[in-house]
Amino acid sequence: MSSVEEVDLAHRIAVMGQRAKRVLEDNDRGSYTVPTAKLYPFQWNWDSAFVALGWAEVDRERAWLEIETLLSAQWPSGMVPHIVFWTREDTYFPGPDTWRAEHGPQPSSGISQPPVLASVLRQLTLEHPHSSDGGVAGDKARVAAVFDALNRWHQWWHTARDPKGLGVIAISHPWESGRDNLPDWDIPAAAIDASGIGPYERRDTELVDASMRPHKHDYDRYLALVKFGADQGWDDAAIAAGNEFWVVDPGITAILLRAERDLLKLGLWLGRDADELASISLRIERMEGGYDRMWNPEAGTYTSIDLRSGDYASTGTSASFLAAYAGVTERTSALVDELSAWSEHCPFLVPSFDPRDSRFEPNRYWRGPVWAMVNYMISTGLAEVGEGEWADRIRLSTREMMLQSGFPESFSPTTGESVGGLHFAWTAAIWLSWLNRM
Ligand code: 9WN
Repeated sequence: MSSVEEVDLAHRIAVMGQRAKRVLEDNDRGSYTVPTAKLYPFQWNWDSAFVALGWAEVDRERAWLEIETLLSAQWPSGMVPHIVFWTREDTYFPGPDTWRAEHGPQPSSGISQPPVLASVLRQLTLEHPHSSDGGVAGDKARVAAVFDALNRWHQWWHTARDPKGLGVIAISHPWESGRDNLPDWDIPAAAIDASGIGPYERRDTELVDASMRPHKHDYDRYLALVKFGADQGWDDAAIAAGNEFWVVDPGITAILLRAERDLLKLGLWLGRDADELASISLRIERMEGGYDRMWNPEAGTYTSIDLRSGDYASTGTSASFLAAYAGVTERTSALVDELSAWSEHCPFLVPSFDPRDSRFEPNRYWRGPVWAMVNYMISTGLAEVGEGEWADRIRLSTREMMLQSGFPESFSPTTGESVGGLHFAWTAAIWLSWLNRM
C-alpha cells in the first residue's frame, strides 16, 4: 500500500468510528440498546452482549448498564430471555401476548440465546481493565454482582438444555440458536404441526425485503413452538420431554464452553470459593468430553444433531468453525481445510452456511449471509490456536464489507452488500471493538 493509500484508509477508518458511535447512540434507549429501530424495538440477549463491547470503547459506564439491564430480566430458573419487552411496540411480531411468558421481572420471550455474556465480561474486565470510574476495583465490585447471575444462567443451560448430561447443548427453538432459519433446522422442524396457531400478521417483511427473511412456512413452525412452550407454562422439563424440536447446536455449545472457561477465570479473579469454582470446572469437563459427539466424519466438520431422530445435519455452518473459540483444538487442521474450501466459493468470509450446498442463499438471513459478530468469534478463536493468517483474513474481510456497506445486520458473502436491517447496533459495536484500527 502506498503512503497516500495508507492515509486515505486511516481517514476512512476514523470516519467509520464516528459513524459506528452514532449507530449506537441512535439505537440507545437509555439503559439498553435496540438492535435497530422498528425491526427489533426491544432488548435482545446476545445483541446486547456484543453491543456492550462497543459501548466500552465509547462510554464504559454505559457498557455496564447494558449488561446489568439484560441480567435484571433473568428468570428465577436462571434463564436469561432472548428478548426483553421493556416497552410496548407494535412494529415487531411476536410480542409479549404471544409469548405468554411472565416468569421474570419483565415480560419477555420464553427461550434464551447464545450465552456470550461471560466472555464479553471477561474481555471488559480482564483484558481492558482500566476504567476512569473506579479502575479495576470499581469493575471488581460490579463483576461480583453479575458473576452469580451468569453462573446461574450457565447452570440453567446444562439442566434445562442438556438434562441427560451429554456434554452438548440442545435448543428448543430455532430462535434460541440466534441463527434462525439455518437449513439445519429444516428437517427437525418439518414434522411440527402448525395447524393450531391461527392467523397472524408478520411485521418483519413490511420493513425488510421478504427475499432476505425466513419463509412463512418457517414462521408457522416458529409460532407453533412458541405456542407449545407457552402451553407448557415454559416448564423446562416439559419442554425437554415433549418439544418436537430438540436439536444439539454447535453454536450454543461452543459459545457456552468458552463462556464457562471465562466464567472460571472471572471466578478465580474474584477469589470465589473452591466449591463454586469446582462446579464450573465440572461443567467444563463434561462439555470437553461431549464436544466430539458433534463431529460428523461424513461431512468432515462439526454439525448439529437432531436428538429426536438421532440424525446429524449433512453440512457444516459458520458455527462449526467456533471450535477453536471454545478451546477445542483436536480438529483444527480439518476445520481450516474446510474454511479454505469455503473461501474458494465466495469472496467474503465467513458465510453462515456452506456455500457449496444447494440450500445456500447468499442474501437470505442465516442461509448464507455473513454476520460480523460470528466472524469476530471465529477469528478470535483461530488467532488463539495459532491460525493467525486465517484470523487476519476473516478480520480484514469483515472490515472490507463494512467499509463498503456500513453497518447493516449482515452481508452478502458474494458481493459484500448489505443484507437485512440497516443501522445495526452489533455490527457497529464490532467495528468499534475489533476493526477500528489499521
Ligand atoms: C428473533 C436481533 C435478532 C438476533 C438474531 C437474529 C434475529 C429475531 C428475528 O434478530 O432474530 O430473535 O425476529 O428475526 O436472527 O440472531 O439476535 O438482532
